[in-house]
Amino acid sequence: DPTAPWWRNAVFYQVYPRSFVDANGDGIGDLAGVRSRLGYLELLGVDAIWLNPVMRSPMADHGYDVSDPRDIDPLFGDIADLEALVADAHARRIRVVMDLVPNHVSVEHRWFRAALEAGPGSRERRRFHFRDGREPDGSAPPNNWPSVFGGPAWTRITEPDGTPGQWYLHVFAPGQPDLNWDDEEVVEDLDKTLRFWLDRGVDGFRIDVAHGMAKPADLPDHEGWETNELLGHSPADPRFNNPEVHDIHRRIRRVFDEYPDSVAIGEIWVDDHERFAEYLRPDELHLAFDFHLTLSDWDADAVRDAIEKGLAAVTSVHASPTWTLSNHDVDREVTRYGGGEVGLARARAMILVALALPGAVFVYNGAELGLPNVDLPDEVLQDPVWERSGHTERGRDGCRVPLPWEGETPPFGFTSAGSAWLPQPPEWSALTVEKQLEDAGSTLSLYRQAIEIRTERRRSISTERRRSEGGGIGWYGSPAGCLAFRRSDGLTCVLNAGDVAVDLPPGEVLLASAPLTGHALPPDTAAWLA
Ligand code: TEU
Ligand code: CA
Repeated sequence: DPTAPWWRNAVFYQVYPRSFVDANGDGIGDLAGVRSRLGYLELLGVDAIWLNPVMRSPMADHGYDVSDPRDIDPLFGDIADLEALVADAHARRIRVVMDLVPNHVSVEHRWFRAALEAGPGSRERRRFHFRDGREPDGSAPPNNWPSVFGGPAWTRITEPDGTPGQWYLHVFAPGQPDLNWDDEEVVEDLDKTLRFWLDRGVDGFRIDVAHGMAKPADLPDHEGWETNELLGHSPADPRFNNPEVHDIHRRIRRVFDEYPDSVAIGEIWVDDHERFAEYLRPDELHLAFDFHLTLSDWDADAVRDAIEKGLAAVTSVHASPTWTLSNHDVDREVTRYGGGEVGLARARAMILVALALPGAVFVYNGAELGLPNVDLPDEVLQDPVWERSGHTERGRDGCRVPLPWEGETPPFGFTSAGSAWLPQPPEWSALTVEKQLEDAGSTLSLYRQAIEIRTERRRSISTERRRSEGGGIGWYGSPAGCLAFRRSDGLTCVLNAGDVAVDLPPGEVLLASAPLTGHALPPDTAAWLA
């Protein structure tokens, strides 16, 4: 459909740059590495890539602590490498989306350094959230907010004269001070950053913590957060989803509108549909991540509920849904669905469900290889969550282990260095890209076929028919433990999350996540029919 924006039904491939491919042999993935494997991404059939942050950063949170938003970190390359990647990707008709981090910067950002030196009440401190502490001597944090990574969301600084001083707010790690979005210079600087990269051909941004930039003026305590199960997603959490955040999005959107083909994708953690939909109003974000499927259990009713919630959330504002089974912050789906052969079978079934749904699908690098989470030894863990939680939570490194490309032993062609920045399990020799490309039954082959069928069918269905039918799906009645739906182009998807094989409805099987015997669907399997 030539009139629909490119991102509406796009398959996005999330590249975690540290872990994709290392081109210069330091054991850490980089931009030249990504560029060298664009052929692979074209073969996979994706429409776009989203790169996790590659801007200059001391890497306290692997790039989500940006010290210069208009430069590339030398670990990943330079601006010319980014431009070359964009040009080569475009030549293969692959779009490139970067990660934008507007909620906070690094403690090494020039603004934060200046704020430390300038002292209380200064213009420099107003770009952040500096406050005096409580208790007569200021020795207690200004409020009770917890950091998302554990511990208090406040750190006390030492004033230039050497005395114990004010506290600054960091909803994430201490190396990530929150910006004050009431400061006009903060707002203007983001416009500059957007234009800087969009002028270099970037097709849009995934916006980090897009529900977090606005803070309530008086920074009230977060009542009862210790017992709040929905920490971070709850309407009662004053750290997120404050109404003023929508003014910020409207302002940001004006810059995107100067670049007609660009896309703004928000990372929005909010459980409530109506509040989620507010971010997708026509003058705010184009897309927002829907995490219902990412968080749902292996259970047909839970999956159906996640789909219905996801669709309901966007329909009221005529926006397009998004689906994602995993990302760099959560356990890989193979592991979440039970691990081992069973987890893999279920992950393969679920990608057929996601790719059958209307809207955009995000594939986290390595999911197409069926990689599980890795149980890493303590001494290699790097995620701030591990440190901040006092070693009670292992953090997110287990889903960030570098990809296996080829060969029989680690580092599997990921790097020419002796080892990758996180150790890869030896048994990943069975999961390399090299092996899976040759195997018609591999997870990689399943992804390739599914994406190809999806793209073909989208091209063939007439614009008119798609308009008249809308983006919705129709549900079929199905046996317990199963779900079945039909999309507007006639493709039917059936998932069996139950314990016994079920008969498939009539129709030609286009694709199945496991070999079928006859016209029946075994447990832990999905199929597409026409
Ligand atoms: O994540 C935002 C967020 O709140 C969670 O996904 C959080 O990382 C997780 O619950 C911790 O266990 C975004 C990025 O995706 C994440 O990688 C960054 O660490 C975070 O923002 C800070 O920039
Ligand atoms: Ca490198």
